[in-house]
Amino acid sequence: MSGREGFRHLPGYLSPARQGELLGHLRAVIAEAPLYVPTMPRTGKPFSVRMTNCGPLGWVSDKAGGYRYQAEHPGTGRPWPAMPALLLEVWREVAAYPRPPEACLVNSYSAGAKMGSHRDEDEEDTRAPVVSISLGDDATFHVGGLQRTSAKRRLVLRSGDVVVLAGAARMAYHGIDRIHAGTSDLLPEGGRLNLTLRRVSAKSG
Ligand code: MD3
Ligand code: FE
Repeated sequence: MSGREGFRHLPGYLSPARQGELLGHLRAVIAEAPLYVPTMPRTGKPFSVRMTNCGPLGWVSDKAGGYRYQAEHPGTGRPWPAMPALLLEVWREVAAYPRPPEACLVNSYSAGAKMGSHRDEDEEDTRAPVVSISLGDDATFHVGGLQRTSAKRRLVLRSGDVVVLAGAARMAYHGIDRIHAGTSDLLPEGGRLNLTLRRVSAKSG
């Protein structure tokens, strides 16, 4: 089966003004819930991407506990900051799903960072779409099919782009191959921020 069905790329969906507004909210989220370096289950190998979350639940990973969703920041022990209203608004506009997102994972890529091919399968509600928002430098992204060996398509995700993953695409293998340093002026420090909005539980909320 192909991962094409249900894959929607909306280039430049967020205007520069909305990107700037969103960045301001993210600065506040990061001040309250600092970016941290997750580690791989069992091996403890560090990710090259730093992460934090906002919303009722956040995705975390560490050597002892593995991949999971939890309500608290693993470093501070405090609840994740609330999801900015702008993110709930973008979800309402593009997700075509009756319930609001429960988790917003914030991935921070510096110039050398990447994310290996994987599937998002830690959510109970896999009928809900995943909505991704890119800010900052361009990234080469790949999306394949339901098997690791399926043919991959590559495309560049730019600041303000939104990707909606529904249907078959929701369970497709995907990853970030590289960041193109210096391609955006949005982040003075350079690099890329990616936000993924997700439903986690099948009921409630
Ligand atoms: C295709 N993030 O956090 S977002 C992740 O740019 C993740 O940080 C990448 O993969 C990033 O899990 C890619 C676009 C995306 C998100 C979820 C998908 C593409 C997807 C789920 C299925 C297929
Ligand atoms: Fe993913």
